[in-house]
Amino acid sequence: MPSSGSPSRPRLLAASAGVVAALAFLAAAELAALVLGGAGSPLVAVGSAVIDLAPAGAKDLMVSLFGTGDKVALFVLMGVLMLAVSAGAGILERARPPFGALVFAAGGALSLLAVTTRSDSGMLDGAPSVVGVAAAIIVLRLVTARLRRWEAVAATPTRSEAPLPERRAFLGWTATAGALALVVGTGSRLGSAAVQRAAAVRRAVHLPKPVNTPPTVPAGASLDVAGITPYVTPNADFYRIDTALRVPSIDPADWSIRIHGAVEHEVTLTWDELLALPLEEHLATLSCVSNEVGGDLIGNARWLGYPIRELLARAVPKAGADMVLSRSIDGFTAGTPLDVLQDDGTDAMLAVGMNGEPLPAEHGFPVRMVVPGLFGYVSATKWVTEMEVTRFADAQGYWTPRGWSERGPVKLESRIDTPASGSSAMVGDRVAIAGVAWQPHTGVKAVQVQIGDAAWQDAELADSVSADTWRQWVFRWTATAGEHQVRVRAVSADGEVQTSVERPPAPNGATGWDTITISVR
Ligand SMILES: Nc1nc2c(c(=O)[nH]1)N[C@H]1C(S)=C(S)[C@@H](COP(=O)(O)O)O[C@H]1N2
Ligand SMILES: [Mo]
Repeated sequence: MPSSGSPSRPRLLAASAGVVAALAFLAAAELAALVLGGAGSPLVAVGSAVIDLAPAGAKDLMVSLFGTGDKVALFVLMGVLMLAVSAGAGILERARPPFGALVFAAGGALSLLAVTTRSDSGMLDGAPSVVGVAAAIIVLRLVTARLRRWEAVAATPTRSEAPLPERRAFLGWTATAGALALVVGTGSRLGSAAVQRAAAVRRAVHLPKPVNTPPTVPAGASLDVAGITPYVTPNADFYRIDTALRVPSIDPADWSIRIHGAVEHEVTLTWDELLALPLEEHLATLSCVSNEVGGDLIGNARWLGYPIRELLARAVPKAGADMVLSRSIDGFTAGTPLDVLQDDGTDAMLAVGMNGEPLPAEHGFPVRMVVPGLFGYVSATKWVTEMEVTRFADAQGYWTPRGWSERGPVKLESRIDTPASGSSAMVGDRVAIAGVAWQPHTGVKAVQVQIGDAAWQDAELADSVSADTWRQWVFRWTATAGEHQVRVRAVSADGEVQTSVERPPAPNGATGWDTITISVR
């Protein structure tokens, strides 16, 4: 006979442990799906699989029973089924561990199958199912273990009459896990649904053609060297730097930009108004102030957009203004010199397109700024919704009070892409030492390479496409015996030679020569 204070309905409690584990599965999976940009939600995939697999008769029945609510009904049905199975798994886990956990593993395998066999599934789509099963099994085992401990202690004859701490432990764990799963799961589901809707909106965007002759990239801009950075960076490979924990998702229909502050006329522009303007396409290399010497926080793209100088001309900045504080929907700000944005010779743009596509969400969809010659942190505001004309004396961009310079012109730099540092070669090998060099808006006129202590030698340069973009270079070297240090430096179109002085990225950009070692035997 169980003594008083023992769980009166242990099977019901075990069942609730199973249900809480199922909630943990859904919550963890949805959170993982959200982190992965909305990919691989088991809820969506399993639901879709059921729809695809259901016989026509069942579908007709659902539609005739529930009409346009058929999908909601399907989810409710799936929920009830899942509730029953997970309750059963909880009971099984109490009686015959680890068979309850195995039921969850089997459910996870089904979910994995549903997710990865969808036609649009990608590499990481299986991850939410795996994460979900792991969370479910951990919760199931933790909670069931506490239930068993409670039962064991309650069964000992010597215990006192006071409420059992084991009872509190079980109920506490169950309630906490359940509540946490509900909150995390609901939040994540709402979030990933929003992400997916935003992706669909982006796919539906049709960008106009540029009114200028779009830049063509001549064959001579790209050297035939294995391992060299391509002249144009594909969107998927473009570095991403921002403070956004979650990529803002903006429906262009709701987007507008306001140019205000020290202006004669406040200007507001909607998405449709922006797209109706004569847009231009320009190539520009964008880089991050945090880029180390030899680092890869830099990319080059074709940007489609509208010149910011035209918008400022409409707004008419007042005398004394010298800065434009652009603001993102997420609160990030950048302070850009007004004269740079007004300059006829600088293609500062309110960009909507990147390499022939709408901006990817993580690169600022629907609209961002791009200003050739300035580091991103003072110019390249993504998800931009506001431009305030002001003064450096009155306002600061996001990074300035955090120890970065108020102004951020890009520095003259060069990088060795190939060979990798520490690689080896045989005496007499022809080694292509190659990479890219840049000083956007100024341009690069020479690149030089130094092997060990030998004299600097000119590298071969790819054709220059524009001063706003980087330039490939190669030095074809016949390897000589020894352990060699190889350095590169660039010479700007202005005749400046890249400095050897080594500086860290803070406060306004790293300097120094990229150096590798090659051992030749
Ligand atoms: N909204 C927003 N825009 C931003 C940032 C940010 O944190 N938030 N970071 C800036 C920085 S520091 C850089 S280097 C560039 C990077 O742009 P990318 O991610 O498209 O390469 O975006 C700029 N624009
Ligand atoms: Mo940056």
